[in-house]
Amino acid sequence: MNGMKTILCSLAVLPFLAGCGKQEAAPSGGARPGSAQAGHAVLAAEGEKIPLPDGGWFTWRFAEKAKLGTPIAKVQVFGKDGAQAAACEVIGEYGMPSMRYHDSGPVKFQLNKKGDYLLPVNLVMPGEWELKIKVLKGTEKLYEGAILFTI
Ligand SMILES: [Cu+2]
Repeated sequence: MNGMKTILCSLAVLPFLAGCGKQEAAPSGGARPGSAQAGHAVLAAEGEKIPLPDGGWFTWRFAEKAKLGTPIAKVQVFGKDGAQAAACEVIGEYGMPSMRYHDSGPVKFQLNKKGDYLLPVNLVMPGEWELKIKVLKGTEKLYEGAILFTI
């Protein structure tokens, strides 16, 4: 959907992993072949359940179709009981793989009253963009994955 495709994360994001001593287990649902090589998973498509190691899961989607401007990326986290959970921290990072000067750096998703995590994604030009999402609980990284999409 939305012309999305998935690839491995580019080398340019690897410094982000520095200091992470352990390799996470790849989620069984969302990982694609070869994704482990990059040290983290390929983010599943919009709306798909992405398993978390505690038995819960999360989903992500753009609130409206991603296009030039500032679409809002929304992450919803659920516990293993299926209830929406708000105890995590969700970090986004986005940019154009071909033009690294657009890179946002790590930006925190803001939790709203409904328990959704929201991040405005500033898409300043047409082309291929990468969105990376990281889910933390305290200092523990539960998940990290990235996806490419074209606007
Ligand atoms: Cu650009």
